[in-house]
Parts: sequence; C-alpha cells; structure tokens
Amino acid sequence: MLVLDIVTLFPSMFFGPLDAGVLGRARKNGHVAIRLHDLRRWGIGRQRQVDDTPYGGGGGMVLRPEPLFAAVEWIRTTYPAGRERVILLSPQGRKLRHEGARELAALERVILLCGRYEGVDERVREGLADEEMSIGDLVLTGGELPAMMVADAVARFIPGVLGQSGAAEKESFADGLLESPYYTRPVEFRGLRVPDVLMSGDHRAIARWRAGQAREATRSKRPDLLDRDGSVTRRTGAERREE
Ligand code: 4FV
Repeated sequence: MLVLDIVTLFPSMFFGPLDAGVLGRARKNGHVAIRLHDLRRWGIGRQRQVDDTPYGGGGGMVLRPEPLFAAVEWIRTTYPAGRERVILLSPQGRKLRHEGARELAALERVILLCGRYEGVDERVREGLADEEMSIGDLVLTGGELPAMMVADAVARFIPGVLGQSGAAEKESFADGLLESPYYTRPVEFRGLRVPDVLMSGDHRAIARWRAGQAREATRSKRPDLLDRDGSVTRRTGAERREE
C-alpha cells in the first residue's frame, strides 16, 4: 500500500476530489492511504505564523522553513516508513510525467509539500525536499491542486486500483505514444461512423490499426514525443526541454 502524507494550509481543499471515483475506491479498499496535515499546526508563536516577508524586499509573502521542517519531522516520527520521498510541488520542479508517477507508486510513502504565497524559503529545497515536481509551466495560487494530480496519477499504478491489472501500462505515454482513438455505441452518430476495422473482429487488423493511429496522433499532436526519425524518444524531460 502507498501512503501519501500531504502538508497543506488548506486541508479542506482535498475533501471531495480524493474521495470520488477510482481514488475514493482505492482508499476504501486500502490500496492507497492519504493523510492530510494542516501546516498551521506547526505555525510559530501564538499567531501560528507560517509565512513572512521576503528578505531583500519584493512584495508578497514566503512560507517559513520551520513549520515545514517540523511537520515532516513529526510525520516521520509518528509514521515511520522505509522507502519514502519528500516532494515539493513547485513550477521549478521536474514535470510530472508517466514515468515519474510510476516511480513514486513503487515507494512506501510520499510526503507532498504544498506551497502558497510567492513560494517557500529556499532552505526547504536545500534541506528538506528530496525533489521538486511541477504540473506545468504556469503559476498557481498553491501546490494543492498539483498534489491532487500527483495522488491521482500515482494511485493508478498501484496494483488493484484500476479495473484490469496493468491497465496503466496500456495507455497514453506508457509506450511513449499517445493512445489510439476510442469509439463506442452508436455505430453512426450525426453522419460519423465508427471505423469498420473496429467491428471486424479481426484482432490483428484492429491492433495494427490502433498502432498506426497512435503513431499518427503522436506525430500530429505531440511530435516532441518522437525523435527526428519518428521513433519514440528516449529523451527525458530535461533533454526534451532543449528543443
Ligand atoms: C506549481 C506548479 C505552482 C507557485 C507559488 C504555488 C505555486 C505558490 N506547483 N506545479 N506549476 N505552485 O504553480 O506545482 O506557492
């Protein structure tokens, strides 16, 4: 079972999104456990202060290091775990991708740190987080939504969470390509017909068609996933960025 310990100033944001559908069932079935930790609990002084103005000026507020360090140390003491990783959600992180989610799913525990305001004190990066993860090159108001995305993406790799086992290995990005198109009833809709091959029962022809469609979808929509020779890139996020 994977345990996600989420440190946030807004635990209530997680009520709902993590209780519904596949993730909700995964928690009920004990495949994934999610614990929410209110950062305010480790706030400083009577005001339980968690943020302060940035040295050197520049407006906005910055999360102080002490409450975040104290929260992680309390989690580690209260819930000891072996293979774990502390991840800070931030725009500076490596992009959350299929491979990264699969890696995290193999751990016992992941601690997710949700930033707020302008960001966190740099010493959180230097002395607490094992790594940073980003959901994309944009700035959000907080790390909570990215943390939910990590929880959702990672849970799908836990055996037993998705209906048929290995489903996570048969989808977009699993083999570096986008997925082929899906069709379901009705056969004809507003003049648009389901491709005959999908109703042929010829599974080899269907597999060939799907492979071709996946490659074409990737070539037209996400050429960055392919090398110049059209093969699926082995380049990781960082190398891809060079383009
Ligand atoms: C973010 C991202 C993100 C930055 C300042 C929270 C915000 C505020 N996190 N991927 N993009 N975080 O924008 O993960 O603290």
